[in-house]
Amino acid sequence: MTLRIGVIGTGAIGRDHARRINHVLGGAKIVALSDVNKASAEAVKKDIAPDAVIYDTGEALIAASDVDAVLVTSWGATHEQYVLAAIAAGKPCFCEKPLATTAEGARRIVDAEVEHGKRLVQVGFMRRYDSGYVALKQAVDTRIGAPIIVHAAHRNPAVPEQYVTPMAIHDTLIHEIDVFRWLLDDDYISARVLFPRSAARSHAKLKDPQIVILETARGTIINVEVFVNCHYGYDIQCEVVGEDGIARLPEPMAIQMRLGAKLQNDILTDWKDRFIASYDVELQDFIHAAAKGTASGPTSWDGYVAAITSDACVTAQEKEGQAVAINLPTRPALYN
Ligand code: NAI
Ligand code: NAD
Ligand code: ISE
Repeated sequence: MTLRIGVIGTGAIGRDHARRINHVLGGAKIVALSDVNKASAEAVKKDIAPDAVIYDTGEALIAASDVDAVLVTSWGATHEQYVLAAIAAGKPCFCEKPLATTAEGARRIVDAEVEHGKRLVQVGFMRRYDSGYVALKQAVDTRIGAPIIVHAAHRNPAVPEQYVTPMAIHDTLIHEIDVFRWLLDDDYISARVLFPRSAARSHAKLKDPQIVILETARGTIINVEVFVNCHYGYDIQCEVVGEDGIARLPEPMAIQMRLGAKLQNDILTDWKDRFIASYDVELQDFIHAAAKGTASGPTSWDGYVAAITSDACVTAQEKEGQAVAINLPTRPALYN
């Protein structure tokens, strides 16, 4: 069976996911596209999915009888309405992070899926599929003893003027928020944020870099530097200090060169390249599960917990230096 997929939001990542579905992965085909900017959907049809039908709205795409499953890759603030519509239609849905821009919105999705009685939603937390993080998790689970401290960094070379201080949490740190829950098999109890002086390359509405400190229920302390104007590259770092040893996330493969009297490796500059293989694996997983009418991978519950945690981190930005408590509701049985 070929799974017939519709994509809502054909910008940077919607286009890239459409490309991997039609040209890289097996078992699925893009049959429908929708974007508020119709020219963007038309360009993806022309370049990647010539047989796709373009719909005026995401709702019309979800309702189309030949669409079996939906990818939501529009701007974060629009995700909730499309995911709820997909659940109401009983169609599997892959939603890019964030699942919703508020915890209340993510809760509405959890409640709708629980009422439906079966998983339909996968959230685009692709790091869980990254071979480096998978190897790191194995070391944390079996080699280095109980984890005590995590040192991490999420660095982007530059961001546009529209990127403001809370986006360092909602848009960027959200990947660490999800992946460390999974890596440590633990939940957060508090968040703190510290601001060093802002880098000269930042702008008036963005405090950059920031340091976020998360504490888990088992007492692990995680410190993450988020630096989105670091200039030199796209760089994701993570080191876990355990009772018996230390495990570090591997660097992406790069040719080592002896050149110009220097020993050197190139550093990537684009998130699309850094996690290219993980996006492939996460979407192949989505295709397999959706062909059976369900979903696997990161759940709506994971998206909801990430939203609660990111709201607490934004409050912690506003109360610089103070710990903000994170309280999670009881997890519904569907997600156990
Ligand atoms: P983008 O701005 O390049 O693309 C978004 C597209 O959605 C645009 O073409 C826009 O016209 C369209 N759009 C917006 N509202 C819409 C609506 N209501 N209906 C239909 N189309 C709509 O943004 P980008 O970078 O592709 O990000 C999209 C989503 O993907 C975001 O949620 C972002 O957080 C997520 N993302 C995830 C990444 C990851 O590593 N997992 C990396 C980059 C983005
Ligand atoms: P983008 O701005 O390049 O693309 C967004 C597209 O969505 C645009 O084409 C826009 O016109 C369209 N759009 C917006 N609202 C829409 C709506 N209501 N209906 C239909 N189309 C709509 O953004 P992007 O960088 O592709 O990011 C999109 C999403 O992907 C965001 O949620 C972002 O957080 C996420 N993202 C995830 C990763 C990741 O590593 N997982 C990386 C980048 C982006
Ligand atoms: C972007 O939306 C992503 O998800 C990238 O992975 C992240 O590094 C970047 O900061 C976000 O803006």
